[in-house]
Amino acid sequence: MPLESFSGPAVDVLLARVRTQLGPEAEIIAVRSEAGPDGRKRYQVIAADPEAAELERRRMGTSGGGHPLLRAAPGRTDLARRREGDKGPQLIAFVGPTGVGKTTTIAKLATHPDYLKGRKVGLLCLDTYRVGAIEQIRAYAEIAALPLEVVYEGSDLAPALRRLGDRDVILVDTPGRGPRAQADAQQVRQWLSQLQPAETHLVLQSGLQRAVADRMIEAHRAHGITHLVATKLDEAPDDWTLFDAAAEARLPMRWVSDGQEVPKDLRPAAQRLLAAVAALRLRAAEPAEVLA
Ligand SMILES: Nc1nc2c(ncn2[C@@H]2O[C@H](COP(=O)(O)OP(=O)(O)OP(=O)(O)O)[C@@H](O)[C@H]2O)c(=O)[nH]1
Ligand SMILES: [Mg+2]
Repeated sequence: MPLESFSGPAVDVLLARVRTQLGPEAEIIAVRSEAGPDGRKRYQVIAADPEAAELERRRMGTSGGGHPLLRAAPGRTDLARRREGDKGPQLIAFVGPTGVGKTTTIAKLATHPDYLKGRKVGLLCLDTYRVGAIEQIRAYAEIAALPLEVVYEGSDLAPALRRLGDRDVILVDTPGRGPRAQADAQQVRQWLSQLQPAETHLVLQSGLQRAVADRMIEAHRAHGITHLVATKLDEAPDDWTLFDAAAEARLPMRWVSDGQEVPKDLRPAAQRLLAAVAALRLRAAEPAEVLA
């Protein structure tokens, strides 16, 4: 059995069962906590014996082959590998419904001491409102002394990119939804396809129903999304929906946002994504679930 799952309300009981069942050397791959149907917390411990754990780590790990999902989400500072012949700044775009935290996440990334370390960051705002809904990102840009370019129409794209040409990374902010939702989405899609970002992160807030999250992912495929960012995890800390959806949709995740404070409330997603991948592998392998 590659991975075993142990579920119940008390972690210490589950860990004891892991050792009884799999031996004293058993390794814990991941622990997930979830609110049970009665509202009480339940835990799922995913574990394996040392041999199977080693195999799983190799399969899921970030080096030496690795699970394709986790291989695409390496360390906290590592962005997409530069493609051969790539010149100029690397563009990382953020898309998603209105109010999910796109601009806040960009502000955190741009100013956090741990992420994008040592890289020269620029900000590019695609403003389809045409009335300058950009005060928020402008304020962050000023505080952090980062260059910001705003694109109001297609002809602004090239000069904006030229002016940001000395940057290593350009974070691209997009509006959630303008007054003319359909037309705006199409406009953003078109500009993004011209910009060809190295990565396009779909930003979604935690607490969504699974079917809604899946619909959002599908609806944004046309934007060329490559990653998912989960925000507002502070409001739903036990919610695994976005991680499970990302694992199933094969969308890697680099960061999660768990609060409003800039830049503090941004964390690497790897640990949670690994737990989601492990749970998915477990479900796919259909092992006999051991209930405590
Ligand atoms: N609790 C909590 N609030 C957050 C988090 N991330 C962002 N917010 C808040 O959510 C609200 C919307 O954030 P924005 O960054 O403006 O969202 P947006 O996606 O850029 O919104 P639009 O530009 O209108 O599409 C703000 O009040 C943020 O402070 C988070 O991780 N947790
Ligand atoms: Mg915004």
